[in-house]
Amino acid sequence: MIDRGSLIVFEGCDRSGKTTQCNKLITQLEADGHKAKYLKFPDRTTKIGQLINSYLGQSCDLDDHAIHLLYSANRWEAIHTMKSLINQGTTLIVDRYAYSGVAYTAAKEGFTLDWCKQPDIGLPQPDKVFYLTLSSEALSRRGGFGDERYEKKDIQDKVAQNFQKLKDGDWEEIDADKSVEDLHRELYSRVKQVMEDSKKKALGKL
Ligand code: DGP
Ligand code: NA
Ligand code: NA
Repeated sequence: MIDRGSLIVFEGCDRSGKTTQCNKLITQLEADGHKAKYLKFPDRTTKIGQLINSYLGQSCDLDDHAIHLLYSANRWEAIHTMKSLINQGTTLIVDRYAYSGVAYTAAKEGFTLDWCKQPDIGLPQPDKVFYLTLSSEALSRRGGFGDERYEKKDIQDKVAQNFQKLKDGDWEEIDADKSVEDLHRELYSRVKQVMEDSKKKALGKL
């Protein structure tokens, strides 16, 4: 029997460097002979993802509950691919997951964390969540946010507070205020450890 792959999630506010780091991890894992695949949520390539993309680009408006469920549906539509890759020994490096779903929607008026968590219950549980953080000073040194919905300081502050509330024993918080190479080296050794540790454990559920 082949060892299963790991499910490793990266979370953090916009501009924390998640995407760059995820891609560098994939390159390095593959160079070292591991099977690894990058997944990104929202996955804007599916039909549901295209709706999310128009919402984020502000070209369409949707009720806050409706968009929340679409983000979740966008994760559910990937579940079969995710499970079969993991079972075949591929480690998934996932750029945002259900925690972003909760942290971003709960940043809006009138949404509880508990309500926000419900639609993602039953999705595969990550073996590890790496939460990349940046102080507001470090964040502002990285230059402005883009023009998408949510890319504003007050929203990002609330999102960061929500991530802190979601953090549990399977999370590692990592200060991302370092060079791309230094952060990569740190993450790579931690990812290898997670891959080793999760081999013998069954994949859990949210
Ligand atoms: P990204 O492509 O990683 O920049 O994500 C797009 C934006 O959508 C970003 O501001 C974070 C936000 N986001 C990601 N996942 C979810 C989700 O499940 N729900 C909500 N409300 N927002 C999300
Ligand atoms: Na973004
Ligand atoms: Na996302």
